[in-house]
Amino acid sequence: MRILHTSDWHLGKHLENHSRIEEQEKFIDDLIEIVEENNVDMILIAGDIYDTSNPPARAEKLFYNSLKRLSNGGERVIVAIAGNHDNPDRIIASKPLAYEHGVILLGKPNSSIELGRVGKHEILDAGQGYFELQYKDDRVVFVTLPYPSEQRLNEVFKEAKDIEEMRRSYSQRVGHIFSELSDKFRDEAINIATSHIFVAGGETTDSERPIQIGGGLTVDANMLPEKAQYIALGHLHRPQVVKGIDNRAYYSGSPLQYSKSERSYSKCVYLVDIEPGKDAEVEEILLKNRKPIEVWKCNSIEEAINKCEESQEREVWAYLEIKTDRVLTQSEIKEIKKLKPDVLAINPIFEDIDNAGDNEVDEMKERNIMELFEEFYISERKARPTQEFMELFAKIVNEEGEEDEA
Ligand SMILES: [Mn+2]
Repeated sequence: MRILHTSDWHLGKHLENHSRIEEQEKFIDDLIEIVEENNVDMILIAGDIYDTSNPPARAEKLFYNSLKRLSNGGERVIVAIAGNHDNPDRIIASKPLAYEHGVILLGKPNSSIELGRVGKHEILDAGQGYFELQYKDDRVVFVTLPYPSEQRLNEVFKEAKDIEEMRRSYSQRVGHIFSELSDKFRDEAINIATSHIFVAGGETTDSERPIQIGGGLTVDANMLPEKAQYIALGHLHRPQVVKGIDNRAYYSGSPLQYSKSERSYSKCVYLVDIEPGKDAEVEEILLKNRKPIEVWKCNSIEEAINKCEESQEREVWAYLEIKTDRVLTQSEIKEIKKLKPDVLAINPIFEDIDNAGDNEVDEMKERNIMELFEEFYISERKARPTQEFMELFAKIVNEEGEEDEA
C-alpha cells in the first residue's frame, strides 16, 4: 500500500496581510498530480488544515474541493485530523458527506468513527482513537491522536509544581494514550499512527532551552507508539524525521513557506510504501515553490526602488532591508508598493547604528533572546525580572514561534 503524508496546509493563511490562497490552490493542483502519477492509495493530512478556527469561505471551498478530487469517488481513503489551528468541531461538521467519499475527519483526541462503508472501502472495527480499515486485500490499523491539548483531552496537567514537571506529565500522558491504543496493532496488518504534536528533539542547545521550558506541550520521542510502522506527524513546518527513535516518525512540514525563516530548505510530501511486518519505505517528493520569499538587502532607498522595478515580473514575496540614514518618505513607500505590491515589509536599517560596530551586532547574535530581554528589563527598570516574569516572556516568545512553526 502506498500512502501520501502531508500536513500543515494552513488554508486561508496570510503573510503580513497578504493572502496566500492562490499559492495554496496551486499546491492542491500539484498535489493531485503527485497523487495520480504515483498511484497513491491513501492520504494522511496530519492537522492544521486551516490557519484559524474560523477560516474564510474560499479556504473551506478549497479544502472540500481538494478532498473530492483526491478521493476520486471514494477509491482513495483520506484521513485528516485537527491540528492546534483547527476548530475540531468545525472540521467534522461535514463528516456525514465526507464519509461517503472515503474521507475520515477526526476533530478531538478521543474521536471515533462508524463501522461500515467509507467510500469504496470498509471500516471493520473502530473505537476512541483507533480504527481498522479493509483496503482491497490489506488490513490497516490506524491509531489517531488529533491535537491533544489539555482542553481537547478534557484534562488538566497543571497540578505539577513547575513547568518541567508539567511537561513531563503531559508527555507521559500522551505516551500512555499511545501505548493503550497500540494494543490494536496486529502483526498481520499495516500499522499506522498519526498525530499533531511537538516531539522534543534529542539535540537541544542552551539558547533553545528557555523557549522549550516556556511551552509545556512537548512529547518525548520514546513516548511514540512502538509498534507503528509509520507515524505521520504534523505541527512543525520543516520536514524532518524525528530523532531519538528509529526512522519511523516524520513531520511532512507545510507545503508552502509560511515565514521568512523557512527560506533555506525545500518543502515536500512523503510517499510511504508499507506492507505488514516490514519497515516502511519513505520517499521525499519535493514540492514546487511557486512564489518564494526573498529578503532584499539594499544599500540605499534608490537601490530598493530599482530592485522593485526590476523584479516586477518575478513571482516572489520580498522583505526589503534598506540601509539608510533617514526614514523613507510616504511617497517613496507608495512608489515601492506600487512597483512591487508583493513587498511584505520595508525595514530601514540606520547606518549610524550599523557603524556602532560590527562587533556589537555579532555579539547580539551570539546571545539569545532571553538574555537580551533580561538585559533590556534591567536597563529600563533598574531591577532584575522575577523568574515568573521571565517564564511568562518565554511563553509569549514560544507562542509567537509556534504561529510561525506550527
Ligand atoms: Mn501548523
